[in-house]
Amino acid sequence: HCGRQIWIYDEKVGSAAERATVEQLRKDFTANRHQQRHSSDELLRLQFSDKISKKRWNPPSGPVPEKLDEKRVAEHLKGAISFYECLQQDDGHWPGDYGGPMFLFPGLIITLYMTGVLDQVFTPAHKEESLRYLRNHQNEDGGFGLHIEGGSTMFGTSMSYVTLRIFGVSPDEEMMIRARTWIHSRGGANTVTSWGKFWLAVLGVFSWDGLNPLTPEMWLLPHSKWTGIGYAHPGRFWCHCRMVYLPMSYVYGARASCKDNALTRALREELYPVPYDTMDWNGTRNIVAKEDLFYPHPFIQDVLWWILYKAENVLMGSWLRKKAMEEIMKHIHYEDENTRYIDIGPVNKVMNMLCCWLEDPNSEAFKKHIPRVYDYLWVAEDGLKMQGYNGSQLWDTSFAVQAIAASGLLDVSTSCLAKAHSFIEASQVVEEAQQPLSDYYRHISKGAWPFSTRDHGWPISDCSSEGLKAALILANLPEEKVGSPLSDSRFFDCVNVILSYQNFDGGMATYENTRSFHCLEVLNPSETFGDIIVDYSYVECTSACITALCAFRERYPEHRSSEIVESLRRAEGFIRTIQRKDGSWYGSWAVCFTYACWFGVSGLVALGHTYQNDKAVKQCIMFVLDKQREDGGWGESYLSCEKKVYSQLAGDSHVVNTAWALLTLMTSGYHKVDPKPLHRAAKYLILKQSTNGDWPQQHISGVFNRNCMITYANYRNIFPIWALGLYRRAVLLAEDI
Ligand code: LAN
Repeated sequence: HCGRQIWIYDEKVGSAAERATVEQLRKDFTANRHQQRHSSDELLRLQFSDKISKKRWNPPSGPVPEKLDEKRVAEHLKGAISFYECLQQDDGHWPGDYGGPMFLFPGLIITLYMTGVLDQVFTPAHKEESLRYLRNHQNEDGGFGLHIEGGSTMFGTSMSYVTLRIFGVSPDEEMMIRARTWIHSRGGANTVTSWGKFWLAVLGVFSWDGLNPLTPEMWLLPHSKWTGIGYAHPGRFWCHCRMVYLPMSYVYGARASCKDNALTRALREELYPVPYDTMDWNGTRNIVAKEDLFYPHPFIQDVLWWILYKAENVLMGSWLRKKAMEEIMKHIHYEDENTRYIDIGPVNKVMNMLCCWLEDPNSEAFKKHIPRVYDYLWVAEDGLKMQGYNGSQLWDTSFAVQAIAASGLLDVSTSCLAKAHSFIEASQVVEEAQQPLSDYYRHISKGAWPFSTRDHGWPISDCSSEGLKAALILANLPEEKVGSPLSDSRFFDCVNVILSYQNFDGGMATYENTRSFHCLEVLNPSETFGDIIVDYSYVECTSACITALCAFRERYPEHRSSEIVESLRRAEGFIRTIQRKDGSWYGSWAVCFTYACWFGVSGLVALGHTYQNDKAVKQCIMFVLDKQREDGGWGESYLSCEKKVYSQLAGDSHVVNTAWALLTLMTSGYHKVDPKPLHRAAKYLILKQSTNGDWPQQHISGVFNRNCMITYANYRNIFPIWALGLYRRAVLLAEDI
């Protein structure tokens, strides 16, 4: 269970003073919740307060000088690194809040409620913290967003509303009246997006006839490319999309709903403006509140869903349906077993659990799902939330190693890099998933690194690359300090995986290759998310693979060298073709242009291009420089992701964006041309540092599917350390980096 993160409630732990601190943190969050909508992971920090106070760092006295010198920066870095080291777990990883989305928790609660295990899985303490979370994240207008920083949506609001009701909150409470008013003034919960309709139908407060069909028979389509239709087989979808629609279509095929009871009857009245029995279900299929509509249906979907809707009359109860349902269950069990019941993500986790229960409420499979629910829960001062994954362990640890190593201040930390090293070793995926992989549409995994833990085990292109880079850096450091390097074969296996990720366009996608065409996006039925049907090549993934291959080649110049040269050439081509006219790159997995520019530039620089000798790099640097703000920092709003236009944050700059921008400038060599913007940025980071060495948690940094934001709690430590570390060496000490 290396890297496993779970919160256990133990009323005996902690002194009275610590309890009082916890209560104060909670109060402060609640009092301030409409201004700072993001929690700061202070409860985690509190767990390490002994270590932190022992290390007690004395920030350099006096104001930050106009001209920073190397010593001063080193002092701040020492504070930052020794603080961050305190947060490391004994197994070597850095834990952290990976919440943000608001639509995940309700699915879990509906599933636990329906399967009758809510009281078994959730102690009263869990419930109390869940309620705290929901209350804290209600918006001022009474609704709830898709994620903690977003404006209210019907999806967020109706899902949170039913969750609160399952927890026993009375419909007459003020917060519920406000939420209901929000829902009713937008036409009622029947205008929720398709995934919301699905969960309401599961709860038994929405008719299955009000959903566009989730035809299970799609799993029986021919898969072969030669059939043409094979390109639309779910086996070619992006794994997250495939893995969510898999159990969804099972539940749909089974028309499984909670038994009628007092709560469901009450909800049927509370959620809709018209009496439940008079609802025009067929008419609700394509109605979506405007607040939710990120990706409206093209007309072709209306036609397709209409045909399949009619086909349900024939398919329901047919032999074909039975076959399809069996096929689906086979894939569900495979996924459960190969991820040790964690599953690829939070959505299919709970749906698979529900399917196992539907198949057999007393099954081993269902029982095995239960302990793994805790892997997804996180507690912070804003309450208990469901995370977007079972954590970001490997990802954060690989970045942390690169950041700390970049500072060159290896004597500040003691055993930290050695511990991180053993975590990285322990999390590499050393075995393939169960064979035959192709029957389950799985890519190879042996040698890859996952995003979270080995138990989870799904391979990812850029996680493999960041893991590899971290492992290579550690292999080049003194063994007595960081432990012994991974064996050659471990490195070779990883390179094998990275090379296998290259797509026909030269780029790399996330978990698998691009298996079908972008035009399939017309079938995206989610309404809330963009670009989910196929796994596309991304600048982040591609650049991470480039830099990893380049780092690998330095240590092993002979190994598959011609293949690597060819792969790098094609990957470079891809990065160049997707650069935007204004010189920037659009980021798909964090906010946003500042993030992607760092990747774009790093990829090109690894291949020998610089600010001085390459037009594309120069153009990107001009773009980045143009966005620097008065205070010396950069601050990008999550609206950049949604609108695909650079959007400035209101108020202060953001330390994470500032660090990315600073890294981009230094990587390109711009500091040799004009270091002034870098001095200002470094000063901003230093001014923002807290007196204990930490940095404040500002706006949310991560994103997926264009529209949903996700927290990366470790970024506020990792990236300022990395940026200041390189700044000290490259700019102040003029070292070659
Ligand atoms: C993640 C988290 C990690 C992330 C990076 C490695 C950072 C990225 O470079 C590639 C994509 C990846 C692996 C990624 C993809 C989408 C995920 C899995 C997530 C953002 C975490 C949660 C999200 C998942 C789709 C959430 C569930 C929601 C659905 C719409 C199914």
